[in-house]
This record gives sequence, structure tokens and C-alpha cells, in this order.
Amino acid sequence: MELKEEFQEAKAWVEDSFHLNVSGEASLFEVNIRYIGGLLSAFYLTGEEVFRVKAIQLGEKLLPAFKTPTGIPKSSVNFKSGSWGWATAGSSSILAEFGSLHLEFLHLTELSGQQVFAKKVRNIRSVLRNLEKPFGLYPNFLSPVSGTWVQQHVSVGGLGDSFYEYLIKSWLMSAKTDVEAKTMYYEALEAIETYLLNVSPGGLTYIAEWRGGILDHKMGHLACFSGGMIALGAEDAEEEKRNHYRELAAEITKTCHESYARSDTKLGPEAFWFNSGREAVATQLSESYYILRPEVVESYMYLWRQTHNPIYREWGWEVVTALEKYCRTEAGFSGIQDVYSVVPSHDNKQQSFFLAETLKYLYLLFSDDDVLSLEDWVFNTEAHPLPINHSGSSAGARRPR
Ligand code: DMJ
Repeated sequence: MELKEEFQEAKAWVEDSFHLNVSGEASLFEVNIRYIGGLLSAFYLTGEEVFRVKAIQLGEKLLPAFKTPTGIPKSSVNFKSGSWGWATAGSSSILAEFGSLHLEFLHLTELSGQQVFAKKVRNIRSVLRNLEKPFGLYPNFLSPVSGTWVQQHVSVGGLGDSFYEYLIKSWLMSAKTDVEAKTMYYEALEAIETYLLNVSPGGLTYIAEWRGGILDHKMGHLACFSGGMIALGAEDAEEEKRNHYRELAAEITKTCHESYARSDTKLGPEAFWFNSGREAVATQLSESYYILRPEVVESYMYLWRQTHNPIYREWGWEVVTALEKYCRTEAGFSGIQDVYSVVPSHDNKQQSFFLAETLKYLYLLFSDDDVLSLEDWVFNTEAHPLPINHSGSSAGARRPR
């Protein structure tokens, strides 16, 4: 983006002020997708050694979280003491968290020569592969001690989401050699389609949440990344399913657009329902907020690159206009508490994924296809680009040009 001065400033901060010997609990997942992902991208895009070194040091800090009987990591780790603990889910580990390490950890092995990172994520893969799955579905909670599912809650939104994303992206990042990831992705998608996919009376396609066989007819904003994921994966599906997946991706993305279009601000709520005659709208204030999330524009970007249908740029522009109107503040951009009110009540937070993802996907939506081409890059779940392995090495890394 030619933001060279800002880049130099950020690099100086990483060099001088990004200290890792700090006390306090850090989330394995968030540190991985936001910090390690960001550092890896910065290294691949610039070749600056400091980013490679920091990414590896940070990766080493996370390793104590894997000291469990199954090797399924716990959710948090203390950088200073190296102790590790439980996170929000009581005694379980969360599918989207331990299932979204694969891309970054393979790159850590590639860039450090240490096999330990790759070994950790390959073990997670094999534990998951070998587990009995209810109807082929992956529940969101797993005990890292016994290696058994803790609850039967399945979701393509929060708690599950990026696990599915990392399967298809592992296949793509390996230059289509990681057949296991591909197989697991299409099997999981098929189960999701069979048990979670629905069409509303008004004709909107959505992915519900599953609780031991009972459906919650709602979709979280987070689940809206799935339009983009299904589009991305459509091209490598069996030939007779490709068109079907392209259409499914477009339908889900259309539904997510509806959740924006049906609000007064033209920004979408945190969750929207399909019940009691209501479609694609939040049903209570506690789920009516928008915190600058990226998933909907992420799908517009993938669908645009796949189809070049101008509707996706039009929809993206609606978001730009609404962000300017309702989220811009003197100091930056802020989330809003109610997308159904045109008098914005700001939450006073600019989430880091706004720059990393929301603005990046919007930028890419309006760029030529060869800017971070999908032939050469996969985006981690925080939209940090990682190179596709065209060289056949273990992770897929290519030295920066
Ligand atoms: C991001 O941190 C990542 O995309 C994550 O996978 C879930 N969603 C948030 C932003 O909404």
C-alpha cells in the first residue's frame, strides 16, 4: 500500500519494544493468528530478518501449551513462567483455537529448521482424524486430557469457524499435496451441508448451529466467512460438485449481505436469526452490535476474485460508506452498539482485525487480481498472507524476493 513510513515505524517498534518476557496469560490462538501470522507475513513480504526471528521466538513461547496427555494444546500460556492454563471453555480446548495453528506452525518449522512446530500440528490433525465424529460433524469442545468431545455443539461460526478454513487452506498452501487436509475439508463440508444448512421461507440460505441434533436457526457474523471459504474450495472439489459449491458460496454471501441490507446503518449485527417470521435480523440488543468485523467483506473479496460479478464491489462499497458514516471517529474507527440505530453509540474500540482484515479485504476487493494473487498466497484467519509452497519444502515457504 506504499505506507513506507508507517512500516519503518512499526518495524522499529517490533525491534525495540516488542518484549516477550512478560507475565500474564496469553491466548495461544490469538497470539498465533495475530502476532505470529503478522510477523511471518511481514518477513515474507520484506525479507527483514527481525520478523523471522521474533516469529520463531514467539512460537517457542507457545510450546508449553502443548504439554497435555493428548498433545491437544490448552488455550492459554504464561510467557514468563511457561505455565499454562485453561481458557474460557472450562476444561475443554476449542476446535477453532487448536484447529487454527497449522498454517503458521508449518512456516515456523520452515523458517527455523525446528521440526517441533510441525510435529505439534501434525499430531493435532491425527487426533482429530482418528476421533469418532457424530454424523461426521466436529463438535466445538474437546478435552485435551482424555481426547474426547465434551459437548455436542457444532458451529461454522464462533468456536468452530477457522478449523474448517485451515483445512482447505492447508491443502492450498501445500501446493495441493496435503491430501489429508483436502479430504477432511470436503467430508466436513458435506456433513455441514447435510445437517446444518437450511433455506428460509424467504429463500435465504444459511448455516444453522447444531446442538446434539437440535438446530438453532441463527447465523453469527463470524459464520459469514464461510461464503468465501466455500468459494475458495469449490475449484478443487469433484467436478460434479464444483458448480454446486460456487452457487452455495454465492447464496450464503447473499444472505450475509441481507443481514447488512436489513439494518438501518447498512452494517450487519453480531448474530441474526431465521425464526418467527424474521429473517436475517438480530432479535435482541445484545446481538445487534457491529465491532468492525471482516467476515462479510472477506467473502465479497473471494467471490469477486472468483466471479468478477460487479455486485460484490457494489456491496463492498456499501460497507465503506457505512463505515465512514457510522464508525469513523476523530481518533480512528469504532465499533457501534446497535446497527439498527442511525445515532451511533460507539464502543470506543478499534479492534486489531479492522486493519489486519476488514480494511485489507476491502483494499483487495478493489485491487487487481495480481495484488497478493490467490495463486501464490493464502491468508491466515487474521488475513495475514502466507506464501504457497511452490518449491516442495515442508511448509510451503518460499524465500522472499
Ligand atoms: C478474527 O480474529 C479472525 O478472523 C478469527 O478467526 C475470528 N474472527 C475474528 C474477527 O472477527
